[in-house]
Amino acid sequence: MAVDVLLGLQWGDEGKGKIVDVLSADYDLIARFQGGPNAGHTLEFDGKKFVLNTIPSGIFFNNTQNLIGNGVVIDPITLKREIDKLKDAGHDLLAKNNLMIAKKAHLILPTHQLLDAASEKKMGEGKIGSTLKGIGPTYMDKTGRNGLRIGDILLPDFKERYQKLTDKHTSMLQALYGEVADFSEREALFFEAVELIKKFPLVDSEHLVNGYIKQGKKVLAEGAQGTMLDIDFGSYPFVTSSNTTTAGACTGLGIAPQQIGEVIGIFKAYCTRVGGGPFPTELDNEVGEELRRIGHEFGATTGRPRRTGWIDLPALKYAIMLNGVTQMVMTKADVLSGFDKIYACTHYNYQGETIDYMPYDICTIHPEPVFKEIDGWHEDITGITELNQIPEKLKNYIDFLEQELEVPIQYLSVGPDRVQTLELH
Ligand code: 2SA
Ligand code: GDP
Ligand code: MG
Repeated sequence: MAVDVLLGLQWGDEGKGKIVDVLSADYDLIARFQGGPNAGHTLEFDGKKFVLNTIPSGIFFNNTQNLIGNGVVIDPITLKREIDKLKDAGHDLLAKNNLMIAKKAHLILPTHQLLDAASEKKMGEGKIGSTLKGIGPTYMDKTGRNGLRIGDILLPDFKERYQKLTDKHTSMLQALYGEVADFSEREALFFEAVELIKKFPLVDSEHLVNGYIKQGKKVLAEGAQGTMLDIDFGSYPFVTSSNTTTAGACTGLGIAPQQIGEVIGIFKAYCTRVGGGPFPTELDNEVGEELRRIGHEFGATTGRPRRTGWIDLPALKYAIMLNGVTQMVMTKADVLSGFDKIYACTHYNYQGETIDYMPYDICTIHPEPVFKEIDGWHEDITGITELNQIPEKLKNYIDFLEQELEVPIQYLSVGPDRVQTLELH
């Protein structure tokens, strides 16, 4: 029995939330394994739209359990807001009893967010462009062995532990940046949210997930951000602070590598990135603007405009290799409808050579993309439900990508709604 993994192959926002929701009915457990409230996973169905930050995207199915795994960093304030919003929309998670939280998941404190903001401010022009959710400082405390975990909220001395870490942060802020913004309001919200979290099952998630595996139940691990934002293999230092790749599912849930089954890699028919850092195929022009407008490319969490560009095959090949992708999903093909020509980067010109891989130093030496021109399609595909309705030119694009990437595209997404999804094979 195996755990399937679903993750992003680009710089995030490939449509993971939508596809997890589409697949959820087939799984017993959906488990987030890394990242935190920096993520924005959008789901649309029955004319409603939800953006989930910390909560797994299987939450809308009655027979599917959801787990926030140990590899995730949790901001109680955001989590409470998500839970409250869902309750207002008629999805009371406490009543449904379909959300569990790993005791070993780390806590984002109000001062982690202050540290994130101060660090970005200090970097000025060269800043990472983080979501300012406190992700980096929280993972730093985790690896620095200072962090507080969800399980700690049950301890009698939690408040003292909280105070100790907060004091450390405020003295760091004072020493490094000369100021500490007032966070008393957030602190009150933090402790209020902690009380709500205590009402959910706080679990030893590694035992829980392995128990599911043993019982032959189906588990889907839900990734956040994307492969090119992986702390080890992404465009460092313009990355997030966790392993967004398949390996992250092993450490972020406590499962052995041989338990990994299908690896479902999601990519957009073009490419986006939000935040700073290299983006070889970026279109900093009207075409890019057009992609942003038609694709509604704005951060699901922060509302920031996303940078847009053509599909980048060397980057995708790298992501497929790192993750062991066995099947793919292409989303947002509908956004390309109406372009006479579309382009796919097949190689880079880099320091006088033609290469087809991501070079080490893409942050300082810009790889020049080499594009293949492809005929576009003009048909509106947002309403298609049958394979024979796929325009010939889009079929050619799919065939070309499958040949180049050597992995089948199992699903084609033609709009944000759950029903706008076709199985190709
Ligand atoms: P952080 O906050 O420390 O993880 O930021 C580090 C980099 O990782 C990027 N990052 C993201 N990229 C795409 N989507 C993300 N989620 C939101 C969304 C983003 C938003 O769904 O749209 O709303 O702006 C996400 N989260 C982190 C980030 O931009 C930095 O480049
Ligand atoms: P995630 O972080 O990977 O879950 O993706 P986001 O939710 O941040 O961003 C993807 C955006 O594209 C969301 O607004 C989705 O509703 C939307 N979306 C997903 N699939 C499609 C699609 O096939 N076509 C269109 N037009 N929008 C899509
Ligand atoms: Mg997103």
